[in-house]
Amino acid sequence: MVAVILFVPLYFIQHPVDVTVRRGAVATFYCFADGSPKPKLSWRKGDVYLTPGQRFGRIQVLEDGTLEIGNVQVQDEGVYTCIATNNMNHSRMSNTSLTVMYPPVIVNMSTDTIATKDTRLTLQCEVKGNPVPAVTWVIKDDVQSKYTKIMTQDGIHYLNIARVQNSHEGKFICEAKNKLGTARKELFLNVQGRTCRANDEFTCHYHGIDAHCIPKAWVCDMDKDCADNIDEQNCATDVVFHGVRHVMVIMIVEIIQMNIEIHVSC
Ligand SMILES: [Ca+2]
Repeated sequence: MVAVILFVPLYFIQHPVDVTVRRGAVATFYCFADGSPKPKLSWRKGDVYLTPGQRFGRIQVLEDGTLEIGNVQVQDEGVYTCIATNNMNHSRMSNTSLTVMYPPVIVNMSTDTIATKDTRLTLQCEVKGNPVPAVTWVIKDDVQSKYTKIMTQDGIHYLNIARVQNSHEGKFICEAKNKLGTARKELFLNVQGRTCRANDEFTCHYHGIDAHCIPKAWVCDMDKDCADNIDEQNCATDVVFHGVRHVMVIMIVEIIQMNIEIHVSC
């Protein structure tokens, strides 16, 4: 009797297809192969190699060779490779990729800024998100003049002000939107070299000569808002003084109460 071993080169019944999911969802990749001898499936991403029944964190390969990624995160994006191997050391591979959709995130932005009048200024806002967010700078109407220009390069959105004017002082908000959400972040621009309004502003000194303006409410608020810190310089003693005086008042009240009690008990 002669045994006939039928050899069928391994082949993919189903190649995995690219998957796009929202962050937090489950991504599933199907991959099936056949041949004789029967192939076994495994998956690889970078240095991680998983066979059916194995798990690596949120990534697992089911017994039938299906790859499942739970609670998908942005760092899961990339290429995943389905590998079919038989016991004759033949193998075939099929690549697929995972794309993760997520709302905008402002990853980097200029901080509160002091700019000198009539100088050039560039503010920047770096945004990530998928789909690619639309980014705008929300600024005061009178700032949207010929002196301002918005441009984008390598995912960073720049607001260029050719000549800083008094009217530029105020909040600048970077706003990024895609269909999954909106991100906003703001900064405050102080224009140095203008005369502060006496009724609601405090004058800071900068390098000893120039000045910029801050709201009076920022004086003695425990935050350094002036470059030379004069907005917080004469506050500490007041606080201590008031604190000491407060303690003294309590002590006097307690002594009076004790005297009354002694007098009553006598
Ligand atoms: Ca302050």
